Amino acid sequence: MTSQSKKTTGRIVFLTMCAVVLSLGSVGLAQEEGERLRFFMRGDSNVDGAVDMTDAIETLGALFLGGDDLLCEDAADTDDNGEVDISDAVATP
Ligand SMILES: [Ca+2]
Ligand SMILES: [Ca+2]
Repeated sequence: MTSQSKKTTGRIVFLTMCAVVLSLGSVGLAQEEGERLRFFMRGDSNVDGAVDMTDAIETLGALFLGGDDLLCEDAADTDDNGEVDISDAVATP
């Protein structure tokens, strides 16, 4: 396989992954400055791979109890409005 065909295959794989991610709706891509692009699950504020009550508790703790900083603010932004607030904890399924 030539390097050009490897690049083309890589682009096709990347675009396919993006299409899958966008079609799922609750999964996104995040990138902090100087970081590699990574996947996150919306609502999974404690980044354990599942969305449950502990994520709401994690978000509330970070907001009101001076808990640890959120590992991924995009994941904690459950309603995807660009801000992390109490409504995200309430919206966590
Ligand atoms: Ca979680
Ligand atoms: Ca929000």
